Amino acid sequence: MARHLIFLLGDQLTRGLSALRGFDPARDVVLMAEVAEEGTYVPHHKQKIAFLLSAMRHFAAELRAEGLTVDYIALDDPANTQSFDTELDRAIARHAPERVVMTEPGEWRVWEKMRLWSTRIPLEIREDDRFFCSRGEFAALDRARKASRMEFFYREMRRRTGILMQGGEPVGGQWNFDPENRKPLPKGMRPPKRLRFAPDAITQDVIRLVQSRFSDHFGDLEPFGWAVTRADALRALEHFLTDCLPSFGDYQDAMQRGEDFLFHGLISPYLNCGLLTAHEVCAAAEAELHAGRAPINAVEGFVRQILGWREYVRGVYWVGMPGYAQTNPLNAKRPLPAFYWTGDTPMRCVSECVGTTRRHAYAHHIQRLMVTGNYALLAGIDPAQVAEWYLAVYADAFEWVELPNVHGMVLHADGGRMGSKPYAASGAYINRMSDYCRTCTFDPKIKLGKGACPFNYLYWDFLIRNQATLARNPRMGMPYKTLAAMPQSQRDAIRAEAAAFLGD
Ligand code: FAD
Ligand code: DLZ
Ligand code: SF4
Repeated sequence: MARHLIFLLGDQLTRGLSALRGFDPARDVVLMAEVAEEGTYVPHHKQKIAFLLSAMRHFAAELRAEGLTVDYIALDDPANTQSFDTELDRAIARHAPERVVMTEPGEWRVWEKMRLWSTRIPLEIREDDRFFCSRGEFAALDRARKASRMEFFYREMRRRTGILMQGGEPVGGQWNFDPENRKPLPKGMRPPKRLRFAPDAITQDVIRLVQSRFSDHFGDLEPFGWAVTRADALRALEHFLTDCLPSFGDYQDAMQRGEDFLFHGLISPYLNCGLLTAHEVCAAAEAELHAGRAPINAVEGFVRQILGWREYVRGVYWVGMPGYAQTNPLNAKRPLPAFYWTGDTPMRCVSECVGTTRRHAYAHHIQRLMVTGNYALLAGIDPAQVAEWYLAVYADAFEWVELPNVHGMVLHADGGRMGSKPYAASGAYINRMSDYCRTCTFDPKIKLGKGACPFNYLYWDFLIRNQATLARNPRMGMPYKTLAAMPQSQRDAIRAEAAAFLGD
């Protein structure tokens, strides 16, 4: 008979996790379960499943090496019932614990399961204090209207944590260095070769397992180069800090064919499954600034993503769920095009971003936002289908972080909670920030007719279609002024060309 059964989920691979505190090796047992249900509730990218299962196995091995008892259920264990509900039941029958201890989960879906479990077993749910801002603190800030916009929230977090602060003022004299962070990659500049990790025997086993069980899922399984242990994730962080952080700010928004990673961190899968913590990553970046090894625009830009955006989207998710996922004010209902899975489209930018996603279960922020996201917004694709795609295809995707980015930031389907205006853009933006257009069959400078970039007429079609909702938005004044000056014949031509392209 055990005292505590500590049920650890696949995104809770942190030694300091609240559920592991006070662990008594003589009386407590850790439960970890690989279950098909978690791999298939959306069809996750094969590399994402392999990454998580391998990281779980390595974490379990480290706990055991420390002397903790870990009851680990492998996916191919013949007795595995393949769901959290039934695996927890079986483990309770094996260990007869006085209570089950867990850290709050990342996703509403699992939170609902846990609330059900707590009606039939003694279940202690501890706060997930790997975040700077707890769910309760965010809700309080929201009530006090200090979280209505990310920028207010971020400044409040800087003040509360003292990160990048000096004498109550922001280091460098500004809160935000964004205007310096919008450079395309200069011709001939080669980003550093990225540190990837060769699969060890455990990862190779998992790769074989994923190949046999999830072969119909999207994405390349190999080459597999993600870190699956904390030690390697720390190496990946160190490599980013030394080789990439100094240029991170300048080229944060750039996109380049053949350069899948540029100067980005490649750390979101590690942060989100717990191999790295947000606190240590922000502290390490700040130390680079103080040591004079990275400039303020890079360090502030990077810290804002984690202390600002990452914390903000989590807060928005938990304050808004479950209703947050249901809204659709722009009435978008087109099905997700097949090319999101195949990359088979003459739009070079889209095929490049889907290709990166297929190869690595990764694409950087601007690819997700301004290419695949922008297309989904302009074409009016059903928000639920878009959200499911993003949740499936990225190794870092868990609903708490994916949904506000997709439903809110990209699709404006939350009515403006995440962003005061939609990030709609024509081909000119993609052309400025990337080299994709150079090898595209379309021309970003042609607005309509033969060779016109679809993003150009889809952009205006989007504004015309949603005029009743968006024209009221003061931040949309400029484009709607331009639209008002457009002859009706041009509007009609835009609508007709968009309809023909979208197959209406
Ligand atoms: P870097 O560019 O190096 O940034 C550093 C870190 O900042 C990231 O690791 C991440 O932890 C954090 N970060 C940056 N932007 C955001 C953001 N908008 N929201 C939350 N954290 C952020 N990020 C996820 O972790 N999971 C997702 O499922 C996810 N889905 C997204 C969907 C869309 C449509 C968009 C536009 C963005 C999404 N993001 C998501 C945010 C961002 O694209 C990724 O965090 C980033 O690309 C991860 O790569 P990186 O580690 O190289 O990031
Ligand atoms: C994403 C994922 C996958 C693919 N598989 C598992 C698994 O087999 N076992 C597990 O504990 N967790 C897995 N996860 C992560 C969970 O989906 C995640 O922990 C919950 O959704 C809570 O955020
Ligand atoms: Fe994309 Fe248009 Fe440029 Fe082609 S021309 S790559 S479709 S933005």
